Amino acid sequence: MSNSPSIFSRIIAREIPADVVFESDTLIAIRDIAPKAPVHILVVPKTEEFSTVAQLAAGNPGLLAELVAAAQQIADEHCGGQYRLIFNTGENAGQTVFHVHAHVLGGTLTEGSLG
Ligand code: DGP
Repeated sequence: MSNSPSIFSRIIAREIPADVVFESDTLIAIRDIAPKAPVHILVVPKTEEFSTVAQLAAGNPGLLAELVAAAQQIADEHCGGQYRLIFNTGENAGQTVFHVHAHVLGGTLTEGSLG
């Protein structure tokens, strides 16, 4: 884990602007800066102690369940409840931010839209 705050922690602290679509005591959801689908929203735990979904599941399964429920609620509001929920794990899988986050992808998806 890095010692400096992640990009998402800086967004949570309002040091960097973002289009926030949902926020609770434990989670924030923002529109992805480089959308890969008509609806592309990131759901991010406010804690940055977990880098990957497996670490989150092992360390705080209740928070993972909250994240999934928030993703469903966001998808209900933004894309009729139909969506892909993606967690990239590792650089070779395209993970660039090592502060766990889920991608909610919705709208009409095309081949290759996952980037
Ligand atoms: P991943 O590749 O799974 O680590 O996803 C990181 C995502 O975060 C990527 O789709 C781009 C997005 N992202 C990176 N920096 C920013 C930012 O400053 N603002 C927003 N809204 N999204 C960002």
